[in-house]
Amino acid sequence: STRASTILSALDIPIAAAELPGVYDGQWSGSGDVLESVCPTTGEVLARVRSASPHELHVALEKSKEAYLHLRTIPAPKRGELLRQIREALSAKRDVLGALVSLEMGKIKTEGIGEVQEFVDICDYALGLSRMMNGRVVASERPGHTILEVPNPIGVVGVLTAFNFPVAVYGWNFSLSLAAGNANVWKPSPSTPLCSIAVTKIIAGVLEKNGLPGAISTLINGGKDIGEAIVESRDIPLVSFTGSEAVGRVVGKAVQSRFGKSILELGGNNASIIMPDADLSLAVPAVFFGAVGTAGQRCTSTRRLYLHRAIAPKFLDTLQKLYSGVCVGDPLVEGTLLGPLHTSAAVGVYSNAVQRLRESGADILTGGRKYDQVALSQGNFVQPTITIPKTTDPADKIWSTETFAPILNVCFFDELEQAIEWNNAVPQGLSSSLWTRDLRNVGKWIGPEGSDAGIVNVNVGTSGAEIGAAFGGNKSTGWGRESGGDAWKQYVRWSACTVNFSDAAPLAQGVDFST
Ligand code: UN1
Repeated sequence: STRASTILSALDIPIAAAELPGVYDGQWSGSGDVLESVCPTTGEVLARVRSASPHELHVALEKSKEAYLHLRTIPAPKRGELLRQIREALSAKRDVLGALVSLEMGKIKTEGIGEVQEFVDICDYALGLSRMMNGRVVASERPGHTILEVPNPIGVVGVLTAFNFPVAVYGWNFSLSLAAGNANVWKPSPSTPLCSIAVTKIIAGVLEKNGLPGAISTLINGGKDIGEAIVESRDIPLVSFTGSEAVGRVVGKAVQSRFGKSILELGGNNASIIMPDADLSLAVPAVFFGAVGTAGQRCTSTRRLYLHRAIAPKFLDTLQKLYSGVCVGDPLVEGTLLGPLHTSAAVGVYSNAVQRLRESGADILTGGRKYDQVALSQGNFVQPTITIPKTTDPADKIWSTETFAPILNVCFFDELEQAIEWNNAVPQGLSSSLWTRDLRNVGKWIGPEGSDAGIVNVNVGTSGAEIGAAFGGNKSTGWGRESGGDAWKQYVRWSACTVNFSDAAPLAQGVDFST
């Protein structure tokens, strides 16, 4: 379409080419299997992208290792200067790159742009960090000795990203990792190759301008085999993986079995709890955004809603009004709030989940079907759905599994303790949200008897975290953190260095080994 051509040419992606090279290690290549980028709104094939052949993969990994050897000699604040330039380059293309996210992934424009903004923000953060990645000086028990804790780069970092944040997830990892002095190998989701090419072009432009090896930010498009090769490579000491619990379990074990380190950002099954004293004029729209925003395709999307019985009817009534007025359609059109699911397979997952709910006697308050308007028939559009399942048992599949679609399951409680118990009773532990004005509830919620998720919000929805805080979860969501907080500490190797400045060499603990 002309719209796709306009977006792609503004991002320097050659549209006339029959097949685009999907591998970059300083040079563009790609002679492996073909990946198709399919527009989730229209079903149109946007591009065909060549993934890496086994040889290209090998070469790219070798070049990444070399790039690391060079990068580690560059002082951290100079690496920060690179991040500043990348930030500027991304920011100059922010809106059109955001539009590409909408085109290829399907999220609405403001969210596509917001995702690029997250990359810009984390570049700022990592630029600051490049002058603040401090170690410590520890008091030694021995005279004339001192102990330093020194952060050094770790090597080549593998970043395996998901379709739902096809730009930002790489950003969160790459920027911290680059500040720390590592080369990076990015394997994006096979269904969003264009976003990965556009981002890599922007980064590569900055690296080339600075006379630095492109393999500091290597791109390797590909499928399962490429992912496995990265996960199993002993040349990659740290693997950051975002995706499903099922794949994450395999990735975590494989990396562990070679004693590598991993960051796993897996499933979320996030709940909002609404207390009777909550400000409903804020809580209802927040739940609406959490459950319907991004068509329910954020790891942080709200999937479970626990309503205090006293406000439940009023809450549901207002929420249903928002659902019925939702503007569905082309994500690039101003005013659209609900775009398509990313793939037609996801529509099947949605339909099966609704079917299961129906069969189990759930009350479907709204939604539950594909949209049947002609205008939407080419895309993966499904109705956002609110249900009241018959069972409140958190062990039941309805409550315990993450369905990556806009389905919100609701149940009612009388005591906060009950809601917290349900909140914590699922395998996942990414995000959670409590709505109340009562300080006592807040204290309980954020304390030892409170939410066991990695993100524990108060009067803020489950999704839409800022980059300043550490992002990640507990339990089957995986381990490790991205973005802010202490996340950078995972991208370095820590050395404890005991230095003796004295003329004697005493042993610790007073051990006497004299002859
Ligand atoms: C994800 O869905 O993988 O907090 C990440 C949020 C976003 C990140 C979501 N900043 O919703």
